[in-house]
Amino acid sequence: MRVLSVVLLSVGLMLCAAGLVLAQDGQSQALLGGQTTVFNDTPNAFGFPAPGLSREERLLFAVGNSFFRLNWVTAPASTEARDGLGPLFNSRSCAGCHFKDGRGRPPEFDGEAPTGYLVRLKIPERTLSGAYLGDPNYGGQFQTEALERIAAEGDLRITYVELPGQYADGTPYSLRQPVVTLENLNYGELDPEVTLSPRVASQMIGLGLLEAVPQEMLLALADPTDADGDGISGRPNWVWDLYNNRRAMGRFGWKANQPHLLQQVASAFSGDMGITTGLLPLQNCTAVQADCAAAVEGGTPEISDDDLLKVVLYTQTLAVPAQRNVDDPLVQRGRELFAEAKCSACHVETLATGIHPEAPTLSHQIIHPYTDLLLHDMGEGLADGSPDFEATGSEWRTPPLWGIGLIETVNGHTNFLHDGRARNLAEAILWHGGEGAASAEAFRTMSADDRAALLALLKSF
Ligand code: HEC
Ligand code: HEC
Ligand SMILES: [Ca+2]
Ligand SMILES: [Ca+2]
Ligand SMILES: [Ca+2]
Repeated sequence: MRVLSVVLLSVGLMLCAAGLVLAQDGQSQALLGGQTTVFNDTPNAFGFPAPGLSREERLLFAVGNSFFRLNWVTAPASTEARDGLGPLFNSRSCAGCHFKDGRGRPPEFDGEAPTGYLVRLKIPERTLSGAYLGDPNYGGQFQTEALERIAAEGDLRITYVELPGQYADGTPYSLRQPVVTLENLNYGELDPEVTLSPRVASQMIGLGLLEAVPQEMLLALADPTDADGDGISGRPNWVWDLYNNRRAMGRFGWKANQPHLLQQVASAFSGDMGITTGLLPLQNCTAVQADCAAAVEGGTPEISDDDLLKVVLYTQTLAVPAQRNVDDPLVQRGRELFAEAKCSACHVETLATGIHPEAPTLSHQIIHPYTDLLLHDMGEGLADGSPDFEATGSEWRTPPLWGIGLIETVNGHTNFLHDGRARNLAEAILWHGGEGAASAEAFRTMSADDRAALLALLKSF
């Protein structure tokens, strides 16, 4: 077996590109992150560095980790490396939303402060780079927190409409459709054409591996005109790469609107915490937010390039935990159903990484992320009506399923999908519409035993 996996590693790239993934035994399948997989299923499962990092990289990882976890403070402060919070922000730290490097969820009751949940704002007007403009008064993101003596943008309110349904065997279920409104607006009216895109914070594992999958391998999975007639298309999002100043394929975020982790992390510092970076040097204030613009800054930029890169390395190298219960017959039956119900058409089991220049240990790995990183039209039910570069209001990036079975252990909830509306994995599947409708219907019409098997597979990821 060892010899086979060596062969697989060396020719894996070619095999995967040709779609000829060899049947592997359970052990190598369980290595969701290839040789960089960790074996841990505790509440800390998402917090480990990828095995194989050099001593120096582990040190950078540790510093990146502390910047990710610690609260930023108002400028000026004696803790100069961590001042410059806000003036407008959603959270004081990355970990405030990505708690234990995991998943956020929507507020559960009126007045609960959001943790790992935010709303993006767009108006139907584009810049030359293809980005949609944010609201003229509130910008591209709605910040519900602010420094003392500065008004936050307002409050979020979420209510739900229950949509009852039934499995083919008569078992009832109910899906909750969120209705999001922005209230107590402190900076005037919202643009009449503004669209809201609520999103939860995703788990942080395996992101460097996804960054290192060669673009050609992903483009080979796209079928924009559904030439093969299976009802599933899939296309890349083309976004603007601010660092290299060019169009690039998007990979990160629920609509694949960020091309690489450097830009994703810099955008998080800017939009989520009000921290400027070399890449995004302006404070996140709109023209009507004079107090915001006048506030004391925490340096230019507020996080140095050096420290920013440590946080980027941290997000690149958080390891993927191994799959569990691979040999359980229920899980094995679930795997057959995952293929039969065409889940695997979008949640692609096997990809391979090319070279990752910043974290070489991530290079040349056979990985099982269960994503194609492409956009799919998921129908009206999931649509937010808010376009993002090439993504329409009903298109979403296939999210990776690795780690999905550990979110309950790590984060203490089972909220799934882009806005956390699904209260468990079954609801997440039942919401699939558009290109995913046939899969949802296959699940709805399964026997109770088969549904349990498919869910057991998901819980093993
Ligand atoms: C206010 C909550 C919040 C804070 C604070 C926050 N994030 Fe996020 N994060 C999110 C949300 C929501 C998404 C999904 C974004 C999207 O789809 O546009 C996300 C996505 C990401 C992703 C991409 C994950 C993927 O699978 O594509 C990375 C990487 C990330 N955040 C890193 C960070 C870092 C680093 C920080 C601190 C500098 C941070 N985040 C702070 C909410 C937050
Ligand atoms: C047409 C492509 C497609 C097919 C087919 C598909 N999915 Fe998905 N899946 C997606 C997309 C896109 C999302 C994200 C939708 C959203 O958040 O609004 C998603 C979300 C999910 C989620 C929630 C993930 C998370 O991180 O919250 C689960 C679980 C899931 N799918 C399982 C399945 C299963 C099981 C099947 C087969 C029965 C399936 N999917 C078929 C594209 C697909
Ligand atoms: Ca600031
Ligand atoms: Ca704003
Ligand atoms: Ca197709």
